[in-house]
Amino acid sequence: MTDTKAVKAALRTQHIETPSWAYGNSGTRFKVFSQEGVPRTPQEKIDDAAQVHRFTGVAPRVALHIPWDRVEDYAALATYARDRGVRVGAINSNVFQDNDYMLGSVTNPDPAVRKKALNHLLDCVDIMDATGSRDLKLWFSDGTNYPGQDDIRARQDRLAEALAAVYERLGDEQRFLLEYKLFEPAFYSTDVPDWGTSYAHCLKLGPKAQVVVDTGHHAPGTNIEFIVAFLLREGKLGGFDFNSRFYADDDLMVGAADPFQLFRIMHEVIQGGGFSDEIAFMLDQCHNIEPKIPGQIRSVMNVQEATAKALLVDGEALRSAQQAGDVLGANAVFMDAYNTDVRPLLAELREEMGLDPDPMAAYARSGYFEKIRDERREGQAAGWGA
Ligand code: AOS
Ligand code: ZN
Ligand code: ZN
Repeated sequence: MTDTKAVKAALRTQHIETPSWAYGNSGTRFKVFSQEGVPRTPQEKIDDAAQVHRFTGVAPRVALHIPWDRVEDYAALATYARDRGVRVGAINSNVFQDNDYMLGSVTNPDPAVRKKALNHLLDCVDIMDATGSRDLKLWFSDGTNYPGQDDIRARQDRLAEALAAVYERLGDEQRFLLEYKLFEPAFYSTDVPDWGTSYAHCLKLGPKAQVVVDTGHHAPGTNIEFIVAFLLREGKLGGFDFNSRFYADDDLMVGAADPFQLFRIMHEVIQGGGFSDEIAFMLDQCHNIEPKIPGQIRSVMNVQEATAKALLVDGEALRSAQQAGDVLGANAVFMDAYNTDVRPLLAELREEMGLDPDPMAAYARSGYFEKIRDERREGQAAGWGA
C-alpha cells in the first residue's frame, strides 16, 4: 500500500491494548524501584491507561490481571472505564503467585491444587462476563526444575484437562489465548514452552482457543514472524503480548530492542489478513526504571510506527519481484518501506484525529503526572512490585 491516505485510514482502525500492570511498580528479582504517583487501585490504573488513549487515540482498552486488580464489582469497574473513555480488555489469570503453585498450577501433581487453579480460571471467565471482555489470557508458570521431578507426559494430560474445562465454560463470543514461554520460572521443562505446544492444545479444542505470541518468549534468533505467518494461515493467532527483549523475558518497551523485527512481524500480520480486531494487539511490559505512562505512550507509538511502515510495503511490487525470483528487488521493496520515516505521516494522522502530533510532549505538558504525584502519596496497588 503506497497511498498514504489509505495507510492513515488503516492506522485509525488499529487498537493497542495496554496492561494494568504496566502502571504499577515493578522490578527484577534484585530490586523494585518505587516511583512517585503510581496507582493504588485498579481504578487508578484505568485512569492512567485512559491518559495513554487520550494522547495516542489508539489505546482504547486496558487488560486486567486477576487478582492484582481485584474489586467487588467488575461490572461497575467496566462502567468506570467506559466513563473515562476506555474499556476493559483481556482478563489475565494469575495462577503463579500462591505458595500452593510451587510445583505447578493446572499441571500440579496434587489434584487439590489443580482444582484451585482451575477454579481461579473459571472465576476469571465470570469476570469476563461482567466486564464484557472477549479474551482470557492464560499464562502458566508450570514446569519442572529437575529431570525426573515429575512426569512430563502426565503434566500434558493435566493441562489438557484444565484447558478443556475452561473452553467448555467460555461463552460464544469469548476466547482463551494460550501463551507459551520457553523457560522461566521453571528451568528444566516448561509445560507450554513453545507455539507448537500451545497450537496443538488449541487445535484440539476448537476456534475459541487461540495462541498468543509474546514477543519476549522465544530463544534468541527465533524467527517470530514465521510463527505469526503460520498461525495466521491456520486461523490460530489470537493476539500478541508485545515487548522487547535482549536476553530473556525482559519485558522492555516494544520496538526498543529490535524495531526491524517488529516491522517484520507487522508485515506478516498485514499480509496474512490479521490486521483487524480479531487479533488482540496487547502490550505486556513493565517499566522498571522509566516513567510508566510515557513508557506506554512510547510503546504504542512504536507499534504504530512499525505498522505504518508495514502498511507502506508496496505489495504489488513485492509480489512481482518475488515471482520473478528477483531476490534483491524484493528485498529492496521491503527495505524501502522499513527505511521510510513515518513520523511525519503519524503526526499528520494525529492532527487529523484531533490529537497533538507529539503525544510524549503533550502528556508532559498536561500536568497529569504532577497531579497524580500529589494525589497518590500513600498506598500502593497489588502487582509485580507489591
Ligand atoms: C509471563 O511471562 C507472561 O508474559 C504473562 O503474559 C504474564 O501474565 C504477564 O507478564 C503479567 O503477569
Ligand atoms: Zn506475556
Ligand atoms: Zn512474559
